[in-house]
Amino acid sequence: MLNILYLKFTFKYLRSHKKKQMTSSIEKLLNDQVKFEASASMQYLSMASWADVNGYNGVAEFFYAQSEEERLHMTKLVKFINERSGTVIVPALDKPKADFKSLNELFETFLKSEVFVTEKINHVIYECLQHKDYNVHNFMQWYVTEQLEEEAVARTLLDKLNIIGNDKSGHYLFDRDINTIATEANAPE
Ligand code: OFO
Repeated sequence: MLNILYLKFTFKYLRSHKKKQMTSSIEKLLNDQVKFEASASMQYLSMASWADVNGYNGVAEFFYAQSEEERLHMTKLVKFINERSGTVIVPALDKPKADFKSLNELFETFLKSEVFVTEKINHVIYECLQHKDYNVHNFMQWYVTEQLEEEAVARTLLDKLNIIGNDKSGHYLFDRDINTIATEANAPE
């Protein structure tokens, strides 16, 4: 009995004295990033659903998968903050945009979202260097690479749509081939 009490006390003590390994400003930025990744996930889910009901099944599958990816990016951050003894704040999210005039607007929203996330990641990287937090800096490199790829995919898909214009058969082929176009945009030169 005494042993159990001792263990309980030690556990409580360790929990309340666990060492903060990040500055609070870096911790806040990582939590903000959790929110940006979660928002991107919800935005892409909304876009997938729009594509689904408008007959673009290929585009819908593409955005369902993107939504899952962003969710993984969010979870990766949550786990990292916990590993570094930070405090995760699971955020409330704004309602994502749900109505789009066209495929073009859908992919403009995609590119805008990726550019926004890239800017935020660059800001985290900048702050890590200011605070000499090379551990978080190192962790964030994975996100830098990911953003490079996702921005390239978003730009390529939007370029294709701009070439297609209002041509309905072009939209049909785009919807059919979207995953091939995306994979090619991602392939190393
Ligand atoms: Fe999270 O990768 Fe793009 O946004």
